[in-house]
Amino acid sequence: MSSSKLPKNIDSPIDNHERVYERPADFPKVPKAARLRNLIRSQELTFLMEAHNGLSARIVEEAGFEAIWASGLSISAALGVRDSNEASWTQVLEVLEFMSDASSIPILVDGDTGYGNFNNMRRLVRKLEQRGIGGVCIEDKQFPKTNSFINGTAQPLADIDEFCGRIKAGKDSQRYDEFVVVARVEAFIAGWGLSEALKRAEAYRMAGADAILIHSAKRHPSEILAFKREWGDRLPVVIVPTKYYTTSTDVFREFGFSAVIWANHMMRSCITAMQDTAKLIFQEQTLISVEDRIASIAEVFRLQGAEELEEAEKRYLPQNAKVTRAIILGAAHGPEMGLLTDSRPKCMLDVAGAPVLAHILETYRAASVKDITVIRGWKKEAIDLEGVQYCDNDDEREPSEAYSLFKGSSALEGTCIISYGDVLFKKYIPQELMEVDADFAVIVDTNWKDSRNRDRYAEYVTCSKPYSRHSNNSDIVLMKVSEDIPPKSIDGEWMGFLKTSPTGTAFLRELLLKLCENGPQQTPLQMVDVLSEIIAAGKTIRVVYTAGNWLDIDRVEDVLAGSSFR
Ligand code: SPV
Ligand code: MG
Repeated sequence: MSSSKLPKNIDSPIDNHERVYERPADFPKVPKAARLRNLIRSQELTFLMEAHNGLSARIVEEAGFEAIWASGLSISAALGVRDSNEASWTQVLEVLEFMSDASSIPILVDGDTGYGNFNNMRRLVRKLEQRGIGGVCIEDKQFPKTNSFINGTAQPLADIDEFCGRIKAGKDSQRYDEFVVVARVEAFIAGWGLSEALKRAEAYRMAGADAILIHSAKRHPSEILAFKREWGDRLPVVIVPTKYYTTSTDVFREFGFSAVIWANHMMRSCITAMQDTAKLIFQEQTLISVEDRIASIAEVFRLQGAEELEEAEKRYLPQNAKVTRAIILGAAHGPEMGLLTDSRPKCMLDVAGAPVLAHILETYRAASVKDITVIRGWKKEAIDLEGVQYCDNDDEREPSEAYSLFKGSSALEGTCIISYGDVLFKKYIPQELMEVDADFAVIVDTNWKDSRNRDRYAEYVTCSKPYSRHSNNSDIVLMKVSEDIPPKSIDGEWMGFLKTSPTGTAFLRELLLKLCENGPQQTPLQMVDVLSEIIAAGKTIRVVYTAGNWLDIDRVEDVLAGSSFR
């Protein structure tokens, strides 16, 4: 061991990412390099499967392989370039980082020639260790290399001493003992014989290599078997049977090889699959034939670990941002609108070219409230907007708001904002409500005198304190809500929004059950009655004061006013 290496008790950066990312409880604790070393040294034949990006690395692991071959040929092919060092080594390093993050089994990197001389090799080894790579294999050729199966005999081999320098430099610069350096002998590829191969392997062993990769481009395994017979067990021997693939794996076992690399089969299978798919879609100009032959989108999400992210969101995202759902009371007929609401509910009245409800949905969505339930009643079939859930109050009498909400109890879960289907508003209103940390909260308009001047129906409130420009108004609670409050006691107008926390929502569900389980009542219960019941039950309803910026569509003039409101 070189003195430049750190003592063992210092945390290895080899598995840096294993600490950075959330890992399953059964994630192996042994560093990847140590596992690779053990696999290569073990008496059992090990199989390394090629991968060329994060996705293929994950698939290789899921198939059951214990180690990955990060193939230079496959990575360059996937990048759309030749296996001739056209991709820079740092570009390859980027790919390796994704592969390492996406898998928990060790990776042996095809380091080509080490990307230069001994000095490049030193830096390569350090960078690989930092990315949690288990080991590197370098071949005794010169930079830039050419793939061994392209005119191999024309390829010059590296000078033995110079290549030994690369091995030594790599071994000396690794910070941890476990990192594996495999020396790849290309003598057979270059047309040299067994003695040259043995001479080189021995020199590389002496230089500190942990294993020898003996490569051959023959269709039969004669070269590698002859090598192994002579070499014995001086160091573990790794093979790549791409060309002599018909040889039984038992032969490799019998000869005592350490590891077999299936070097490019993930990349080649992708090519076939992609060619077929592209051809079919091009010819048929439809996806119909292809859909059932390819991985589902759900499978893509599974491989990406989407589920883990959902779990993490539950742990790390603020509650409010997680699931605020809106429940919109859209059952009202609105007979005061005359003919306009004969065949549709009030919430479907057209304002500026779209139904009131469409504007409301857009505003909620702009405030990131995406889970929306609309409670329908009058002419429910006229409500046909997409992307929302519907609950129905089928009671034929002019519906009670409380009863409508009761019919939407299935949507009363978690954090909710309940509001009316005939109130236009700006997105800051739900946004402000979402920020309030209280079981119940309402928005109150301090411009209440405007509505009195206009002589329209309004639900007034008395609060624990009037709005004050000089305080932050953060501790104000609702005392009373009614249309009959003497002007001197009015602090504002309730805008029809009630926000409930998960606890508040659960309470509200129970309350509605109590109030409505016997069906609609003689005197229909409205939302103001629900608020009064919450107060009567001793619960606190927080008040958020605002001024204007909403429109209650109560009269025909309001429909016109709605156009300018937007
Ligand atoms: C690779 O997979 O890139 C290899 C093996 O180096 S071979 O293509 O056979 O040279
Ligand atoms: Mg290669």
